[in-house]
This record gives sequence, C-alpha cells and structure tokens, in this order.
Amino acid sequence: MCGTCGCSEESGGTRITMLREDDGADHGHPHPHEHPHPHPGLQSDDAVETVTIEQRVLAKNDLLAERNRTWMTERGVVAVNMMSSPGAGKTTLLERTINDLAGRRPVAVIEGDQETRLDADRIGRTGCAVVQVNTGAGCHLDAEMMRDALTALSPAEGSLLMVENVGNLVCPALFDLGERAKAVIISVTEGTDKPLKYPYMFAAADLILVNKADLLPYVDFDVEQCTRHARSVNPDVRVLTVSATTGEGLDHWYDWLAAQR
Ligand SMILES: Nc1nc2c(ncn2[C@@H]2O[C@H](COP(=O)(O)OP(=O)(O)O)[C@@H](O)[C@H]2O)c(=O)[nH]1
Ligand SMILES: [Mg+2]
Repeated sequence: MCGTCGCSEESGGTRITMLREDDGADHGHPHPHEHPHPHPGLQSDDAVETVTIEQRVLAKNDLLAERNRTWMTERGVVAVNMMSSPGAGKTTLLERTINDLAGRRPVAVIEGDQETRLDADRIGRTGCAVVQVNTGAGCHLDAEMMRDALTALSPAEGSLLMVENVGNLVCPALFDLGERAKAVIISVTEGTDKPLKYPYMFAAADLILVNKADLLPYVDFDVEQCTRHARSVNPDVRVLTVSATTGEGLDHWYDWLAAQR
C-alpha cells in the first residue's frame, strides 16, 4: 500500500501480547491494513486514487481514535503518545518515570515495536502493567491497535497510560490513537536539524524532550538552535532538556505529566 516506507498489506499482521507472570501467550489476530502517507509531487490518476484511499484510511483511524478517547475519558485514563527515532531513549525514560512516579499515580504502558517483546519485558521488570504490540512490517501504531491494546491491558481507573510508539519520526505523526498528548523525544546524538527534516512530527508535538543531555559536552548539538527549529514548525511548543540516565530535568517532565489530567 505505502510506496514511501514499504509497509504493505502483506505485512504479516499485528500481534498484541499481554505480559503476565503466568501468561506468555500471543493473543494474535491477523490484521491487514492500509497505510496512508503523503506522496508529494505525484500527479497521476494513480496518485489521486492513492490520496483518496489514504484520506479514507485516516478518516477511519480518526473515528476509532475518537472512540478510544471517549473510552479513556470515561475511565479517567490519560494517554501520552511517545514518539521518536529508534534509540532516542523512550524506554529508558519510561523505566525511570515508572520508578520515580511509583505510589503517586497508577501507570500502565503500551509498547509498540515491529518485532520482539524486549521493551515490554524491560517495562514488566518495573512491575508495571504492560502490553506489547508488534506491528510486523508496519511502521506506526494506529487507533485499531490502540483499541485492541486497551482491551488487553484494561488500565486501572485514573491511570497514566504511556504509549511507546514504533521508533520512527515519520508515520506515527499521522495517526491519532485517542491520546491526550503527544510527546516527541529527540536525543542530542541525532543532530540539531531534525525538527526541520521531520516537520510533521515536531509540528504534532505537545511537548518536545531533548534527551541524553548528559552527552552534550561530547557531541555537536545546539539545544537553543534545535528549539528554534522546533518552534519554526510549532511556535508554542514546550521544550524540556532532560537525561533519562542521570535524571537531569525530569522534575519538569513529571510536572508536565501531572498537568495532563
Ligand atoms: N547517555 C545517555 N544514554 C541514554 C539516555 N537515555 C537512553 N540512553 C541510551 O540510549 C540507548 C537507547 O535507549 P532506549 O531507551 O532503548 O531507546 P528507544 O529505542 O527510544 O526506546 C540505550 O543504550 C540507553 O541506555 C540518556 O539520557 N543518556
Ligand atoms: Mg524502546
């Protein structure tokens, strides 16, 4: 379906895995789906057809996302969609956040990756409720996967639900999951220019976390310039500089999370 990133109807389907101490079962269900992506510059009839299908797919996704939002609102569940390139530190930040918020607020996690349950296992070791969504060849979570993950996870009333999206600065920006807010993480090893190169992602962000601040003395990364780039596509966006490893700046992250109710 998608000529941009290679995800296709032959992707092999999505798998949702609930991690329990006594249950390693894979509650799989085949899930062929279409993937919309912009195709700038294409003018042919095929391109028009593709755009029409993409609009339908996004409209269907938005409908499901709205249902997810209603479902969560009724239960006082607040979801934060965490997006970044692979390796920016999403899981590390989640592990630390879960430990630091222990006792303050129930937390549950949905982990998205193409393959493996490695991240869910990491989160599971904190004692936090977690489900792993494997997207196969898919490059993002969508609202249908979110719905199935919510059903499997059944987060407690009043939970903070952290959703780790598939590591990718492109497609996840297009798909509303029904979340309350989107947090985009960029690490200082990725380069100052990323908000300019991936404007859709940074424009969609409610919060930008500049992670791995502990490495700033060793890399060529300009936080002020990166912030200016981010605000050129998202003028009012809040930017926090943090280190998931040392804990630097995380109090501001926790204040922001506490305000998401
Ligand atoms: N120095 C440093 N390394 C970090 C930090 N956060 C994550 N990492 C490392 O970055 C790598 C990728 O982290 P991970 O959490 O798996 O990234 P994810 O793919 O976004 O979930 C791991 O080796 C982490 O230890 C940080 O704040 N500082
Ligand atoms: Mg991860």
